[in-house]
Amino acid sequence: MTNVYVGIGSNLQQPVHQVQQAIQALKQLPDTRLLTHSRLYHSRPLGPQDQPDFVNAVAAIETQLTATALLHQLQEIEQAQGRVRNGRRWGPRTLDLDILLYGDEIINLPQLNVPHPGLHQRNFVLYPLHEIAPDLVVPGRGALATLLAQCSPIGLEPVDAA
Ligand code: ROI
Repeated sequence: MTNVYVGIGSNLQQPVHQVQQAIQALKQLPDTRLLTHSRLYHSRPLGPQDQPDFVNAVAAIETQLTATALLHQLQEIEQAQGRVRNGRRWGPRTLDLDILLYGDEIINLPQLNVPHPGLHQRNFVLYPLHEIAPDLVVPGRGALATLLAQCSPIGLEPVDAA
């Protein structure tokens, strides 16, 4: 069994619903258990600004799947929720599921890099991750709490903030 953190993002087709549906889909994965998930956050887009705000969250799962088998399962969830690859780099998307951390492994394959290359500087990953795993150490990057302290929360708001 390996503990894995999955980043979830959407900025099209009712993003809150997309993220909630993705969390439900993670519960259905073979040989996998959903442990917990963060709150949902609205976040300003990283990349081109002429696209809607994102909704982001992070889920913790425990799985017997290999990293590549899990990647394929996540891609199937993306497809099932109508993801269309529109070709635009850093453009809008219906659903994005990223393997952020796979145990304490460092994985560099053509189709998969873990820890996720942007993880250590993206507030929409670090804050929800810290919410569910405050003591985490990111392989090759150090303590999550230290990364968080160096990352501005500007543009990030919990979905239900009054
Ligand atoms: N920006 C935010 N705020 N959240 C994301 O999940 C996200 N995902 C992306 C790009 C387009 C880089 N920007 C993002 O893939």
